[in-house]
Amino acid sequence: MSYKDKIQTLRAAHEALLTRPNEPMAENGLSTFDFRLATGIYTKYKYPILTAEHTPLEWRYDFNEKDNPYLMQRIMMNAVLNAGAILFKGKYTVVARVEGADRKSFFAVAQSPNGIDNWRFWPEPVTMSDGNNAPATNVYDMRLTRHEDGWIYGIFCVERHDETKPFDTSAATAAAGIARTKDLIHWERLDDLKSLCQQRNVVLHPEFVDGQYALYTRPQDGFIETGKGGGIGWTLTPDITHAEVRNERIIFSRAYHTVYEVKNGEGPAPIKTPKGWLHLAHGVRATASGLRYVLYMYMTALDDPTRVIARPSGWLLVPEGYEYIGDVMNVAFSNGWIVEENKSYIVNRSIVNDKDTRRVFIYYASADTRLHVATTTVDQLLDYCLNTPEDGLTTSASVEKIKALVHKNQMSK
Ligand code: M1P
Repeated sequence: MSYKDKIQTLRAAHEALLTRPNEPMAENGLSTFDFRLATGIYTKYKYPILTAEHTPLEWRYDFNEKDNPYLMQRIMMNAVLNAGAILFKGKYTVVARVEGADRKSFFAVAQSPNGIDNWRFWPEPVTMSDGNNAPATNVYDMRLTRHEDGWIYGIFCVERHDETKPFDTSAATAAAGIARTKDLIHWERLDDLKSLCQQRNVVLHPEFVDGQYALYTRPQDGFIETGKGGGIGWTLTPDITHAEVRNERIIFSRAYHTVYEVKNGEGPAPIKTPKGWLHLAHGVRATASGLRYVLYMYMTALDDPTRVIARPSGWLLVPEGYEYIGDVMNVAFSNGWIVEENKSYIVNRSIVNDKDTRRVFIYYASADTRLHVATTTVDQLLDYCLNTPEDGLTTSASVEKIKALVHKNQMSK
């Protein structure tokens, strides 16, 4: 096969992958082999939406025959995972974490016409300057917030070597990097969030609260362990260009024998609904085979995003089937979701209908390896949050909940 033909074959295979239609798992009844019965809460899809294989060929191959006679990959990609998400100029858009074979993560924009398939990366990865901050070794997990101040903000984890431990090549620190943009191409890097402890999973609330920028935080004692950091925190800061954690307080605590016993962290920025703010988060527990990361939800009051009003028990979404397997086993993680606009539904920023049928696209990664979508509606998520019983924190409380449901079903026969 000639060099030209080899390139053509490669391009055709890549194009076939990018344009492959995605298929919903059965909504009622059995899903694809090895997946659970449908939950009724959301629909998962057969194929991941973005993988290392989806990255542009130009990022990986030198197409000059003289310089690359074997048509080898010169720069290999390892994974596409944890993505911030936003509806941008009518297109479903993610700012994904792409990880190269060299373990460095970077951000890259990809778009789809329908949020489910035909995802395509923009030609070049995002250039993220360090601004006035110390140079970062690694950046990842951007949360996107379209703020009412008119900017799109990206808050992400900035990892640096811990210089207090010069001989420990694994010692790292985590801080929250902040950047803003209008076009997802040019990013203005602001000062990192000033905090007395390390921070990861920091998210900007989309509205001002008491005239200030509001941040969900996740204080942690070390790079991995949250230690005394009790869960998802909250802080207000007057100036986002020099953001600082002051009077941080925990709004969603970790708790013994829950799915968020070891750690938790806010996912994407919350969705506003007439009944309150919908929050998606991840919870971590320890098992004999390592940490297990699952997604869970909670709701806070419309007039006070820090007051928890619904706390459905357990997980919403877990890795299933092949989703378990990858670089970091048993991980489901999300930092992006998109809620469709429904113009008839929201008039002058107030809600006019009873049912919120806006579709929600949950972008989640499995095993720190690939990115997926699950679709649902705001109404379904509200129903889930408001009607799933809370965790009673003991076996007997769980049994009583099941018995109450059994009796209810017997009564309605
Ligand atoms: O490996 C699982 C996840 O671990 C971290 O999340 P957390 O800070 O809650 O432990 C992050 O590094 C995340 O990127 C990763 O998916």
